[in-house]
Amino acid sequence: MEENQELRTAVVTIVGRPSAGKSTFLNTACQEPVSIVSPIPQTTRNAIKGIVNTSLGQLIFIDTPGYHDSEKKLNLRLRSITESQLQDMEAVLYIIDATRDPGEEEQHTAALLEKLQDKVVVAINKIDLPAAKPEKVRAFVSAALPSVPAARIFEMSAEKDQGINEVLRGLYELAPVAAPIYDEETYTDQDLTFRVQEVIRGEAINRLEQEIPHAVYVTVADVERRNDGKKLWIRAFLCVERDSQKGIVIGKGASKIKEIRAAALKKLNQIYIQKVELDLQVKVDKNWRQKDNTINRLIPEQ
Ligand SMILES: Nc1nc2c(ncn2[C@@H]2O[C@H](COP(=O)(O)OP(=O)(O)OP(=O)(O)O)[C@@H](O)[C@H]2O)c(=O)[nH]1
Ligand SMILES: [Mg+2]
Repeated sequence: MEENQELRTAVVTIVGRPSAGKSTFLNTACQEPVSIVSPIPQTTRNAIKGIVNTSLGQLIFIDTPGYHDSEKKLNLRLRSITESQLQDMEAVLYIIDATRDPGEEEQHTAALLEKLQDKVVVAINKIDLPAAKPEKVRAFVSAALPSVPAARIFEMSAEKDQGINEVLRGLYELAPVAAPIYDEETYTDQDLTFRVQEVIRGEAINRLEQEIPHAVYVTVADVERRNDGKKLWIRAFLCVERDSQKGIVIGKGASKIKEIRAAALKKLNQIYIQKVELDLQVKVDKNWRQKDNTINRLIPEQ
């Protein structure tokens, strides 16, 4: 079709510090809950694909773990996931939280993009908050990434859906003319097991405090399709690092785990057409963040 000839398609890697709002942006842009969001830094642990279709074409976003200065085993893996997603893409969306002073960690994040400046679009996020100082961020960007033109720096509120279309248009400018890769109904490529694990983890970490969210992972042990495929029966484990954390996650009279299970079920039933049933248990995987085999299983090197 002739009108399709000018469609643009690009893979766009989203980078930024923890909690900058990368996953929130992805969900708002896709209008689907593709990637889990929480106030806790280092929520995202994998490269997560979310696909946006507009009349201009298709943008295939890759959400990444927040770039964080820490030499711990898990953090090193998370950093390597982000770095590997900068190898092969047409554009980078660099999201910066306008409410935080751009310190050393922001410098290190920007340094990742130094050689990619011709592909970078900057989105200054959280401008809905009174504490936002977009001018400070602009000054930081012009010093750290001087080749990024002002026309490719945007202000937005990913949460309040403000300024998103302008960011998308900026990204399409960098996208080559090419046919879409995914059909229009596809908004993510996550398989069932991964997505279920993420949904449960998202509901858990938003209901837990202090160190515990960082110590949680979820693993799906079984999925059975029942009632001629109308029902999905899922058995999953919510894993923590210590016995004391297990007690907290279960809660008094199992109240906490029941709450997490109910919230996860609600979300899963919104995502899948099948009726979901969930058996969720808590397990201890002692000090898993120090274990190569657990990290390799959860966050395979790319
Ligand atoms: N007020 C406001 N809050 C936002 C906005 N965008 C994100 N947030 C909040 O910021 C927090 C972090 O958002 P995420 O989307 O999880 O951030 P992230 O960059 O994906 O974080 P990591 O996965 O940890 O790297 C959450 O509490 C969001 O609700 C925004 O535009 N305005
Ligand atoms: Mg995230």
